[in-house]
Parts: sequence; C-alpha cells; structure tokens
Amino acid sequence: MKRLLLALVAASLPIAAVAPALAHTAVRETSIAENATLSASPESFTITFSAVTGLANVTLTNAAGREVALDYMPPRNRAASFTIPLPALAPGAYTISWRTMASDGHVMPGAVRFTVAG
Ligand SMILES: [Cu+2]
Repeated sequence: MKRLLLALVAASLPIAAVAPALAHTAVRETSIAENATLSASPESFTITFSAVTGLANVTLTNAAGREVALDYMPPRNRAASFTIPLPALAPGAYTISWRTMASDGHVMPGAVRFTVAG
C-alpha cells in the first residue's frame, strides 16, 4: 500500500511542476485575430496581456518559414501591451510569434497566423 501511494505521488509531480505556468500572464487580445485574412498589409501588430510582462522577442516568418525583418526591439521595461510596427507585406501567409518572460524567468511562447490577401 505504501508503495502504491509513493507511485501516485511520483506520478503527480509532473502535473504540479506544470501548474505554475497556468498562473502566468495570458494573452488577452491581439490586434490581428488568429487565422485572419487581411485585405491589406497591416501597419502594426499589438499584443495585450492580462498583466504586465516582459517581452523577450518577436519574429515574423512568411509561408516559406523565412524570417521577415522587423524594425522592432522589445522594450526593457515590462508592459501589458506591445505594438510592433510591421513592414509592407506582400500577399501571403505569415506567422508572428513572440516569447514573454515572466518575472520568475519562465518563458511563454505565443503566435498568431494571418494571411494578407492578394
Ligand atoms: Cu513561472
């Protein structure tokens, strides 16, 4: 019986280790909705989080998986909202992805895919 109990405790450990991630800042809103089709190249992309967070990096890739250069440096200060100016985008599919850095050092990835219609 004791052995079974220990096994149960051991099995529940990974769940306990993952749980704090749920307490991290969540994405509240993005200016471009997931899978949106836009009639024109968007001028910027704004991410709003449920609370202030650090933004570690942002990358934009095209349908070929090639990185599209962004003229953007994440601010050093934590914020609840970040606006990333976008270059003029040719028609096609894109993914903008980011990583936030929580105050405890945990990194949380996020991404939005969208299409610029031709
Ligand atoms: Cu954490």
